[in-house]
Amino acid sequence: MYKDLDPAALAAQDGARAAGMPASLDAYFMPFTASRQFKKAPRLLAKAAGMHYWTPEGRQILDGCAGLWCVNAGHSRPRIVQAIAEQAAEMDFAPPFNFAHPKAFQLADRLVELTPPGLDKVFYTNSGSEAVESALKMAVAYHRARGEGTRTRLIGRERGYHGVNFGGISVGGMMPNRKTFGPMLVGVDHLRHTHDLARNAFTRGVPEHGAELADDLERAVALHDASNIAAVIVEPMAGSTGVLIPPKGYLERLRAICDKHGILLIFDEVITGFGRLGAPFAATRFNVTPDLMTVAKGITNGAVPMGAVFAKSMIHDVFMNGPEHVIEFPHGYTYSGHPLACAASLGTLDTYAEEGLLTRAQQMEPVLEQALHTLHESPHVIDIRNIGLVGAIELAPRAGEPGKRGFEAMLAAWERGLLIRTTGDTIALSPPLIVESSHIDQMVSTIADVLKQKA
Ligand code: PXG
Repeated sequence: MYKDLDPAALAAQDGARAAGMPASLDAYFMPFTASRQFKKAPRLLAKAAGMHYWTPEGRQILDGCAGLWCVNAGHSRPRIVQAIAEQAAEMDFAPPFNFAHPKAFQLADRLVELTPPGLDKVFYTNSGSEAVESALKMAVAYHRARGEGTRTRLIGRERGYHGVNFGGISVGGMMPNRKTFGPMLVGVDHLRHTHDLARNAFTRGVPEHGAELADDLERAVALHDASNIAAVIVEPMAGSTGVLIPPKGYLERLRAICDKHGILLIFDEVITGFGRLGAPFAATRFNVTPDLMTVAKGITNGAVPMGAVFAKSMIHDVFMNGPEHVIEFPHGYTYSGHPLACAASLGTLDTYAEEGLLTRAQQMEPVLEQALHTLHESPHVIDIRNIGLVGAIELAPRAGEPGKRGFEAMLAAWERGLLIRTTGDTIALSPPLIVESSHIDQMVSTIADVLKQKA
């Protein structure tokens, strides 16, 4: 008899389903999770609307991190839900190689209305990680197509996060994500990170000190020679490694050094894209335009997986030669520009436009800043950082147990009805862009309580 048909097993499954709980937690191999701890005390989410989640038991959880930095317009927004449902009923899939569907073009037009001038071409992927791989490949291929085939080196930055594929972890600078997986891509180097507690702790907004760290790129040029360097990739604001805000003048300086040496500048805006910093992109806010820009997350409000690379026309155009029956850029995914993702993204852009969400973080930035910095005197707090609708509270690590205090703070916040992200001992806040002052007050008072109780 099949296990599924065993009446006792079926009854157990039915009981679990009725309570909204899975019958077993064994088979699921979980991503980026302390999974043995999780499976002892699972944290399940069963429903979401607006600023909140609900657990299967019906407990309400305030979303302090927009899911995972992606649900920028809040959860289950009607236009997005409707767009996905209608598209699923109309056409499930269309092959993206040598064929296409109308929404892929409509969406590309809508997207490039939002990008900084010059970033006029859109290449679709299914995640931020794939967007990063695509951008790195574009950079190398661009130089090769122009007859500069020696430009293959890629420069990343310490404490950078560019997803989890081999290119992304090679240019990235998160130690556990790298050292676990062998030798990486060859020909990669890293700039130093810009996190500087000694000079910048408790800065409100953009830190004063550190623009000179961009000169590390000059050192890389001296070492490798510009004729061997294809691109430098940075997050304009590093999210995953603890909210590292670019020092005043840093991005401008990086741009100038890239221009001087013919190196492409790639901004990874998977987190900063779509309104997180109070402008459509960080590039817009800082008024520094990269040559390639990667996005994901907020492009569909997290509702359907999607990522994209925005490229300057000069990069796209360099491939547009040779016989017309030949594929110009041999790269892409089965699900590039998937109809459900395009529909979700169109619904998302409508929602952002109708509610002014791509600039709302500008108005809310002072509210978050003011509230967050009241935690200055809370136990263990060694830094507070904020920009747009992003905040970070860095805690002193417990002696000999780095990351444990942060992890426990996340668990304690969950018990108190608040979802936060922690990375090491830094708490990150990135609420949906529809957040109101009352939600911010609730987040900050919950964290104050957590820090007091869970010292
Ligand atoms: N680049 C950046 C800058 C990211 O933040 C990726 C690439 C990869 O995207 P995908 O869609 O492949 O996951 C990211 C992802 C966190 C956290 O808590 C951040 C991300 C993912 C998971 C957790 O900081 N960012």
